[in-house]
Amino acid sequence: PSDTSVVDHRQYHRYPEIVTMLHQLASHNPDLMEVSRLLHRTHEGREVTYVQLHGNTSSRVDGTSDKPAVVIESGIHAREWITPAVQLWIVEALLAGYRSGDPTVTTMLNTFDWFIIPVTNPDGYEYSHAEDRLWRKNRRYISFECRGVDLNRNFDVAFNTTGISNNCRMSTYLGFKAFSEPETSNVKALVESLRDRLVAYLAIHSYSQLILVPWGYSEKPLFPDNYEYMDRIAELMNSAISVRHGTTYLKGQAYPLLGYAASGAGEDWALKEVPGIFSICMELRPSWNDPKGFLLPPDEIVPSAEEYFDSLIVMAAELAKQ
Ligand code: ING
Ligand code: ZN
Repeated sequence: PSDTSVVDHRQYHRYPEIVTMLHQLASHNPDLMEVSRLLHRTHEGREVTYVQLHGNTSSRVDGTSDKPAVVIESGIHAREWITPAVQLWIVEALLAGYRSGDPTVTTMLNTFDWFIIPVTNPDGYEYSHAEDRLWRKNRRYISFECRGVDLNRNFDVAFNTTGISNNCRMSTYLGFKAFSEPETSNVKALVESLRDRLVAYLAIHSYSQLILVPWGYSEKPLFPDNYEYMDRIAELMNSAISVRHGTTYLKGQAYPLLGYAASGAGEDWALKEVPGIFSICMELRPSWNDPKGFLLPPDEIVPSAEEYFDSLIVMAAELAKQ
């Protein structure tokens, strides 16, 4: 059994459908893919599903792996629907490429263990489908008139310093302490379990067509020790993105590119936690000045995913040289 086309990529899917499709893909490809759940349930009781992809050669006799690991955190913001959608596409592309003997994909899966969280914030994602299309946060109950913590302000890095709101009505409300939320604690637990072998952390957002390189929390130029390493790979990713459909991304730090810095973001925290890794935030389609914004038409899922996948190919090639 090796069916690799389960997902209809012409539409955005609800969270239960996404989970079902991932389980189908895994059951058809048990040698390459596992579906598991992260440690904590969400406020509304949902399990947070993640995917492991790997070549069918395990690196230890007991079946566990010591291969370098790549973590992809996606769908942390509810309304950024394109981000789970492209993860579904790349999961299928990796499975199909491996099955067909594509040498690039085979190397990607044989060299790295891939950990993909397509919908890090399923409560928010479902709320953005059912009630409020532009909802961003999770669905924590705070008070009668207040719901939701901005999960990308809740990681423990420069917590409560820049680009945050202390008002729970606002879309960038940071929460009452770092890792107060089950969704961010989930990411923390996964990263910590992989600490000894983590080589890359990708936080996938939309929109603006950017690759953001840490530190994103600082309004002044402030560069991590491995900035040049990350910047070089980010530049190669941008070049790869532009080849297929001519889409232009920009690369750099958040403050100069977006006009704001923000503390408590996933990619900054991962780099602080595991120094030296390749850690970035990608802002997918559309461009910053496109009125479509978060409402990216579903016919752009496939082209967005194709160019994103091309960027992962060059990233993996560079990481493998380390
Ligand atoms: N953008 C990110 C945000 O959380 C970001 C961009 C990340 C800015 C890290 C600064 C630091 O605001 C989206 N789309 O959420
Ligand atoms: Zn976002």
